[in-house]
Amino acid sequence: GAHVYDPDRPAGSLHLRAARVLEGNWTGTSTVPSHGLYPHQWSWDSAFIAIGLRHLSPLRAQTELETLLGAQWGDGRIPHIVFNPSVPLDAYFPSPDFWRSSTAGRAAGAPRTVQTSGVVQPPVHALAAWLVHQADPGLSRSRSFLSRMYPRLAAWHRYLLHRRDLGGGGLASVVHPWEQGMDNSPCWDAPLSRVTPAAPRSFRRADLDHGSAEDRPTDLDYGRYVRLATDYRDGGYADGAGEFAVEDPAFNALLIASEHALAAIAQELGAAGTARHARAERLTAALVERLWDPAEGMFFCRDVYGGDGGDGGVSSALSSERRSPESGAHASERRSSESGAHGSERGSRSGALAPEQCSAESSALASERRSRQSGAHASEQRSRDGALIPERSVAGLLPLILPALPRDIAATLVRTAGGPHFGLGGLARLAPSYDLTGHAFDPHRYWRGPAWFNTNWLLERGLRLHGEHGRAEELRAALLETADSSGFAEYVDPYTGEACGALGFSWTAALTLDLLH
Ligand code: 9YW
Repeated sequence: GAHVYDPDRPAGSLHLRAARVLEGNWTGTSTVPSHGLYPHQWSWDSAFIAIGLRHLSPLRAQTELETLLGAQWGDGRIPHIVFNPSVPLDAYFPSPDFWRSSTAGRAAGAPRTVQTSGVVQPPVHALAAWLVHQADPGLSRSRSFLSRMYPRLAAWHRYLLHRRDLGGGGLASVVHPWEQGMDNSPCWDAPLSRVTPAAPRSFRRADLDHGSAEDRPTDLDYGRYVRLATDYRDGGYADGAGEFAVEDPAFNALLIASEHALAAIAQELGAAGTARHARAERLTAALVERLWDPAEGMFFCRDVYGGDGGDGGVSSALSSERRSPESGAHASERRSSESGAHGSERGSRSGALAPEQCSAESSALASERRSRQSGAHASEQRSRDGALIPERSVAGLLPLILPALPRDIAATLVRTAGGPHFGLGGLARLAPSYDLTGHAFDPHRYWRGPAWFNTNWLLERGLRLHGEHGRAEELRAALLETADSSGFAEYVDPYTGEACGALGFSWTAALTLDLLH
């Protein structure tokens, strides 16, 4: 397209090649992560893609997010996949006939016409919408981009903070490994080990037609993914009934960063963003309280239904023999303190939005109140402590993107990122997805070691936010170089930068563009 041509950039430049990847993966209304392996629209991919696309075409970037949010469910969830009806059913598993969103998801308000999955992905969307707006405020205002997005983004956050507060401490839980986005992270091994896998013959994987088996999750992993997703579907996608619930530091950090962005959006629309900023700060405190481990100097996942409930830290589990996951299957419970991080949200909202948002806001808040009164909120059930999961994932460094993170915690995270487990600026080119010294580390297997561009892009932002400009610059240079030499790979060997997974991967190209600007 004409928008890609820029006379100031030499032909064949990294910028141009990144733009070509996005051009090739554009379908007309959204961008596929990669044509072979992932031929539909993915939720957090689209958010990262929009962040890069805004530099090429702010209109396409807005459209990317509008298409995704157009498939939002009535209960506020944004599905992790929006299916392209022109792609054959067997091109990707699980396909629409597995999720059955328009029938099984009816009670949860799934759209009737578009087919989607029923699980979610990390909430990067409000952050993306705000960055997209900033790339061309004039176009954004002329299309009422933010005023159309705002009520949907607000409903999305409401869904996560209320329906998904399964631990009762104010944070959102993921109910499936696919939701956190790092599908086969070693963090899920213990909580997944309690799940009975679906029979191997009951489903057929499509990913192995495109990716090499050594780089992908195992069949046993897939059996458990299928079991959890089937049970969720068969329960009408109602929350709180499943076997798997994990509070993840990256998922929640992205939610909090997006809540800050939503505050900025509200301000741009003429409302006071103060209540949302305050909520983001309370959530930051809840994140530290529930997931920070001072002895290890990083954040960990909390297995809401795991452990003995008395876990104050993970050091002993990391250093001594690994705890058998079955040993702690019964979480002890305590009464909810009712002091969840969102406790005062209702009374402190501003009504200063434009009329159309005002009515959307107040009806949403009214329905929120109704479901509170009927006791439908997970957070009003008994609170569960669970236990921290003793696996070091890059997810545990990503709260570095939070502006309200206490200074000493930010400084400690920077040290941990540069230490032996993540090797940033030393041993590793880019931060690995998982502990370089960990028992499950594998430099090529998906989220069990390889370095990914989205997580490193987030770290780069976090370093910059906390004044670590030298380290941020070093990481930026390594990202650009590796994106280029790997052909915009989906993920790379963290030591060598060798390409793994799909090439011409959209978020790799998009985030490259963002770093070039
Ligand atoms: C799969 C699309 C998605 C990403 C996820 C990644 C992978 C789907 O691909 O999941 O088939 O495993 O783990 O984060 O959104 O790029």
